[in-house]
Amino acid sequence: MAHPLDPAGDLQTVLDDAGLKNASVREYVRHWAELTGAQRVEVVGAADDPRLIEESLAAGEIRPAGAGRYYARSYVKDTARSEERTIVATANPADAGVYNNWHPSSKMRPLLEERMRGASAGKTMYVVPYLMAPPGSPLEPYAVGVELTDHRTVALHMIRMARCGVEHVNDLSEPDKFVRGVHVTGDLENLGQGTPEDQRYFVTFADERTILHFGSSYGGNALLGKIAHGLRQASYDGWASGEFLAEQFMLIGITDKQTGRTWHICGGFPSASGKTNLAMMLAPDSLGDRYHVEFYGDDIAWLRVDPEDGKIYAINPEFGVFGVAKDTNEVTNPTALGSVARGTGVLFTNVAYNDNTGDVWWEGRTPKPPADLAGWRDWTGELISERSAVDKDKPWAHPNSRFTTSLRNVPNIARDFENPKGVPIDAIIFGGRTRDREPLIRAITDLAEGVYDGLTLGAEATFAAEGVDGQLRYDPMSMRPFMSYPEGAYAAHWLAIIGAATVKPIFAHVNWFQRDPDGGHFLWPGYRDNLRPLLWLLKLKDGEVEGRSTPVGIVPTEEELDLRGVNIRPEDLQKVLSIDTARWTVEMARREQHLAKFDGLPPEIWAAHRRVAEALAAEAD
Ligand code: OXD
Ligand code: MN
Repeated sequence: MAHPLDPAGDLQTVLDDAGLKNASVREYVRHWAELTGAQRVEVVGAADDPRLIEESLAAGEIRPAGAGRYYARSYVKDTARSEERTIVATANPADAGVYNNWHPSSKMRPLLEERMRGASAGKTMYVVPYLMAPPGSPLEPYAVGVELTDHRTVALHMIRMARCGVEHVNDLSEPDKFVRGVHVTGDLENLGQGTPEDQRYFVTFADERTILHFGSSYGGNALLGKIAHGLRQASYDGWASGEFLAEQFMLIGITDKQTGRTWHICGGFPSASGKTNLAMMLAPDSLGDRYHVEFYGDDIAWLRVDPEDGKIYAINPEFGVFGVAKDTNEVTNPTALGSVARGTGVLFTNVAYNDNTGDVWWEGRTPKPPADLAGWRDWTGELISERSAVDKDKPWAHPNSRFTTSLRNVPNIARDFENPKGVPIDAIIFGGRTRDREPLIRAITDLAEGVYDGLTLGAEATFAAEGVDGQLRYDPMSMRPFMSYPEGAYAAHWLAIIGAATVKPIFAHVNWFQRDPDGGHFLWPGYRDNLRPLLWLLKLKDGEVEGRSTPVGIVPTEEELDLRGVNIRPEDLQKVLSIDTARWTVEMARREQHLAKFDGLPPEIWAAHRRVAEALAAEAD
């Protein structure tokens, strides 16, 4: 239970009662409780979820959305991650990269402390000890953290997204080794979001393993275990220790039921490129008797070499899914719908909500919004029935509205998702939404070319600029918003980690989004059929098919793809399996400019770039 902090300070009793024994954690809590001026401190873990839910319902912070489902709205100007306000700070200027928005910690620390001082007055500070790994993982030493948050809904999200409880910090062999994450919401209505007076700061002090986020209670900014620790801090730790990679990757398993063999694939996709749908994919009906796809994770993977067998192993450090609701439906992602069913404890954020029925809706949930408008409010809380003529076609849900649910709720969660060792990786794939040039799949067997492919990953911008001249927004390995150290060192670290594996994964680039240049229709059906090119890749790795060599990798022949039950026009199939050399040549010049921005890129990466460019030039001759 929470205790008020009387002026004499009863904090020690609160921590004693909660069974929080780690003296370093206790001292950290004391420091920040004092600095933020929180009125009360409460230590929470997974077991507190039912009580926190009841309290949040009673306070009107969340609403019931059917049995065991909940709904919250965030402040209207606080609905997405803010990349411009996100900073990596360290003591060493050499840590500055192109994308990590580096600032010296000596400058950032006082700015954050100034904003956080006294900013939790009158509020409860929730202490959330957590673990970003399956318990017992060899990477556990990097996975321990304690988030302090002055927002109860954030604590509820953390409980869904990470393994939470004092047991994760009490018996550390190095009691001081945990990530310190402080989240202070601030006065959301007076922070100047998006203006020159913006007060928000989201800073990872990577060399101090401290994360200070001020000015948002939206998940991407406020769930510090997930993005700030799971990606920014962990990738820095993985580099500094030389032990592992932390990437914004999905992770799946594919089992051949006939042979009992299972493969694992992980990979990075820039936003709006179908990563969550792929991660939660089921086998298409026509292949369902033979193959089973299992879900491990949709957003983060940590990769290391196992010293015993020399293979790359991956874990999903998360415990839940923080998924985008928009366009999730029975066709695009039935397993996501299963994972937010009644009784799952799911928390919806910023979707549309019906006051009378507790139903929720988002664009793409059904082809048309509910016909009976009674009780429906949009994500801002306005009644749909009272919208003015000007507003009547505005979306009901925010495009970045979310569902937060635990991994256990995902119907096809892998049986061994808690295996501390993780799973051995057979293939690493990259894929960005691109309307031309990128074939359905091209496999890459050379390590440097695989890493080069990840570094030149990009997707077409999704909003106004969609498809302009096929220009990509480059997003190396889909880590652009989460980069914590310089890109040259990042590439070298990739070469070192994967290079140390004696059994190497195969790489591939995939694209489900190629369109017909005239009519604009998608050439490949996508969704569940995406399993087919992945099965081809695994066969290629196992030497069962050969594919066709091209300057940019190996592509399947039509005969090698299992297309039973697929509805695709022969000319479309031919197109998605061919290489447009002229278009690729244009892209190579852009890649050169993109890579030139990165200091200290390993020579192997430039050599890979030149090999591909020369092979394309030879083809064009
Ligand atoms: C993201 C997320 O912003 O996973 O990438 O929420
Ligand atoms: Mn993500």
